[in-house]
Amino acid sequence: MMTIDQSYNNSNIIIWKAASNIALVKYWGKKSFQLPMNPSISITLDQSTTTTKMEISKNKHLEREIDFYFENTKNELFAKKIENHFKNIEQEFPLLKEYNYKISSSNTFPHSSGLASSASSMASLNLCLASLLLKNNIIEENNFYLTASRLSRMGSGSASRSLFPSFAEWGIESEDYATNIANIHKNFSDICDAILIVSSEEKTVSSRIGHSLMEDHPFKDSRYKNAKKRLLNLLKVLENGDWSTFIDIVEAEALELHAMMMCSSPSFILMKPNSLKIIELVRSFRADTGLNLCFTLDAGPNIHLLYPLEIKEQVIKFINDSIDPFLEDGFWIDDNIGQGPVNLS
Ligand code: 2P0
Repeated sequence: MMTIDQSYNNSNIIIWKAASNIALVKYWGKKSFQLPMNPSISITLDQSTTTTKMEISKNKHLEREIDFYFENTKNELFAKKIENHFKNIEQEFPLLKEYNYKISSSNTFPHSSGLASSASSMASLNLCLASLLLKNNIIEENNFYLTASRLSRMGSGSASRSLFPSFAEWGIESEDYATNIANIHKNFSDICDAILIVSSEEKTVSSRIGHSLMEDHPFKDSRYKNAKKRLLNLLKVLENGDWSTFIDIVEAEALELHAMMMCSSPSFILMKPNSLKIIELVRSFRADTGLNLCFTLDAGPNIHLLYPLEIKEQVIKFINDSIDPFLEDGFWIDDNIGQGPVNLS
């Protein structure tokens, strides 16, 4: 359960843990400042998390300072990104300029796993900032998560969805922030995600560039039309528990995302030969066994294998027997649907 613990009220330390999320209907293409061209839906994960600790002190020199440590080491590159983010949100919340910040962040998943951490790191950072705003009565408690989601979105679009338990949508109720999806059928309530690491190398094209290449994309109209149609169908499926249609929608979205990349100008390919090999194996395993499992991909080569908890034993056997040779050092992450952020202050 998410609770807003006020126990840090007299303290200058705020700590939040937030998990990454995997999109089922993908956000790919932006308009204006960090707004999505189409609505998206994701599952909040449980095990792949970032914890951010923010130590604040009153700033006496009117020159706000940010020290940023990632896994106990000072990181100037991240500090610069955070500095930019602060500049964007201080226009709306000038109070933030009145403090100095020592921010320390760490991930549960290995930094070099090839998993994007922008969603969990931006969500946990902005939860700390929202706590500071709440403590100073700048925002109200009933707007806490929506504000944290909106601030996270300004840092990284997909992060807006990491603020909620279970399933989240961004772009239906509002393009400014994400919200929780209620009424999830029990067939999806214990969904698991085996994150199969095909490559941990840094991506050749960043998501920021990928989004921008949608602006003049030859298939952009049909892409946004398809995404909206799939999103409406997926909302129905999440209510009625139909795994078969879920599989069709989720796999079509993953492949269309990567098709957009391949048809961008310039074109780029983020899948690797082993990503395709695993996709083939998943489809033939499903045809042979009749089990409900499917793949999706983020903007990278790694495969997220989604399945209900009741078939976990068969899925682990399938990974060990068939998929293992196509993984980098046999590495995969055993994750599942999560309960949303936790205040550790
Ligand atoms: C998503 N992705 O919906 C899609 C699917 C990757 C593939 O959102 O520029 O890191 O920080 O807003 O959120 C990755 O892009 O991009 C992404 P920014 P972000 O999860």
